[in-house]
Amino acid sequence: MHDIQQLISAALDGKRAALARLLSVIEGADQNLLAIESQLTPPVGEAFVIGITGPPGAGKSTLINRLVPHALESFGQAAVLAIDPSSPFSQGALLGDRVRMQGGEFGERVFIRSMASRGEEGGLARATSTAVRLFDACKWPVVIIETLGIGQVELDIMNLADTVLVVLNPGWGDEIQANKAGLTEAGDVFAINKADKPGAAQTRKDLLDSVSLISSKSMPDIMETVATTDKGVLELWQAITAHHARLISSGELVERRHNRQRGLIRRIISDQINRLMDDALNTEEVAMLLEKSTVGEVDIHKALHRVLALMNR
Ligand SMILES: Nc1nc2c(ncn2[C@@H]2O[C@H](COP(=O)(O)OP(=O)(O)OP(=O)(O)O)[C@@H](O)[C@H]2O)c(=O)[nH]1
Ligand SMILES: [Mg+2]
Repeated sequence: MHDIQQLISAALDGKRAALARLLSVIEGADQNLLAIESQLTPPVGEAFVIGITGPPGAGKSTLINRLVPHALESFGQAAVLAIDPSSPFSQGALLGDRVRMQGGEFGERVFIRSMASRGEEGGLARATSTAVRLFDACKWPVVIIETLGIGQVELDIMNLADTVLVVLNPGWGDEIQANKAGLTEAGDVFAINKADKPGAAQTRKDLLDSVSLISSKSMPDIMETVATTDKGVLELWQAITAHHARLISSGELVERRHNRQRGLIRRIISDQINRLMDDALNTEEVAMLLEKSTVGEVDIHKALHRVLALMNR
């Protein structure tokens, strides 16, 4: 605990090593999250959080490498978090370029980190949320989060972002397993990357069809990019910052962040309630009551009330 306090003040002072260390703490045990979160209040809320998601291999990392120089030009500094739900070390293009971007060309202006969590369900989304708040408190003006767009955890992570960029490829409309509805719903801006391959126009049509099924959704920008050659990347960056500007001028940014805080509190509390409930269900006393209720010796409500009483202790 004392350690965490010291690390946080060093990180807030701009010490990168302390920030890196805290991210490892966040990645580890869930109980550290609250200790860190409680010292990051009040939330600063100034960082522009960009979420980048999409199917495996769509070119998310390659695009991020191309977007970072624009982010630096607009904001001076940029942090990148690659979230990998399954393994502690994310592979792919990002890590290869990370050395080049971090130490070299951009020096201290870029902070790149991959993060995974071995914690319980929902733990990764919560850890990511804490990491984002930490970057924000340490005055990183932009945080770019990369994650796969295949499941609920990933969509939870995208919920942390102000602007979500969904990266697709030509042929997306033909794929069955691509979580189309989820990705369509999540995206504020879309990139049809690998536009050097045939089928981008058809994918745009498929995407427009998909968007039109969601009545609450306004028409997003759909950009075409070739991340490997930088084609369309500047225009994509402009679409991302334009979305951010619209969020600010319409007041929606505040609303999104409010909902996000609410969601975070819900998640923390429901995790705690579940833990308390499981502890109560696992007591010998309740096990005995359940056994008796199965053979009709006691009413099931008796077990229920006992569980509630144990949870309230
Ligand atoms: N032809 C072509 N290839 C591309 C383009 N963008 C990326 N690639 C290639 O696609 C492959 C996957 O790119 P990544 O950037 O690693 O994709 P990703 O979405 O980050 O992949 P995961 O993180 O593993 O899901 C790499 O070999 C890239 O060089 C593009 O616009 N055109
Ligand atoms: Mg990647």
